[in-house]
Amino acid sequence: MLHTIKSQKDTLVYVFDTVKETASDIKEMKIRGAGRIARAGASAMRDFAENYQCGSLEECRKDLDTAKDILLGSRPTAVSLWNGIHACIRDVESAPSRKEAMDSVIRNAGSFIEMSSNAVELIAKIGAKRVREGDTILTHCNSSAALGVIKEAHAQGRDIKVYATESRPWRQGLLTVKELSEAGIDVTLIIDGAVRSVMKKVDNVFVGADTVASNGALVNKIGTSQLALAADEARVSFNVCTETYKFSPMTMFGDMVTIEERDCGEVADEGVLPKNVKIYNPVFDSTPAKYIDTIITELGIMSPGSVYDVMVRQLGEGIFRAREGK
Ligand code: RUB
Repeated sequence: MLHTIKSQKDTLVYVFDTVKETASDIKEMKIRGAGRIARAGASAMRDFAENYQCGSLEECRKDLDTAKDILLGSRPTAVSLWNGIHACIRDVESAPSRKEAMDSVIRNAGSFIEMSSNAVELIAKIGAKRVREGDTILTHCNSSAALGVIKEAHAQGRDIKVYATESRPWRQGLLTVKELSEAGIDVTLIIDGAVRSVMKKVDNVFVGADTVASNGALVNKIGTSQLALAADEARVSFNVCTETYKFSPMTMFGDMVTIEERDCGEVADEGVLPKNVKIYNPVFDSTPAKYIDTIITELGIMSPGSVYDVMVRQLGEGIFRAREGK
């Protein structure tokens, strides 16, 4: 749906509605998962650029900035969204005309979406080599990167079993068990509290990432750190499956990752609890690097200690922009 507004001279048609709809779908978790929200954000920026019909270069830069802020305001934790959107607009500042600015957004968004989808496939191929015949795997929440690894190992003929956590309160584990069972994999749903209890039967943990900090710490769905601690105690390998655009450049310069807190109603319906009971609903947590055995990326398998170097190499001169949070 087009949103039409008047400028000083002409009637200008700005397409903010797609951007707002995408932001709202991300906020309400109709689109969820760090990779998917990044691709949805890039796709909304591309739609915006394709439909932006008039205005000066200066106006177009301002409107792109507004579109960026609307999308980034949807969910705060996954740096994938920030990196995806900044990849789209990185050439806008140097573009000599409105057309070239918008063309660069369209081009960069397309490249980001393609790179992002290819990365998930590469991670699956690389990570599957870490799955042995007869392995029992534990996964948490619903990560396309982690599930890609598990499904690829199965597709390559390895006989595996999977435990998948329910992942309260949104119960993304139900999506996971559906996806794995449809792929023909032997999968068992467990409640989150059963993680330590099943860990003694597990050979390998595979989880996804919303953000990886420069010190190698992982930010992922709440409860991930419990899996890591239980895996450490049981000497089970703990593996993070992540595209490198989930590495956070801002953490190199001291920024902390914002942990999203969501509505209390997601935990208990209104009126169920006594009035004086409070609810705290953080939806991500941080797992220190020391609990992580491998980080499986599209560039290969690395240790948490390599994250900083990879970020420096990938950012190149953009490192100074990252320092300014741009
Ligand atoms: C999803 C979640 C996933 C990561 C990685 O949380 O924590 O593990 O986002 O997913 P939510 P992917 O459901 O709150 O978005 O590998 O698909 O990018």
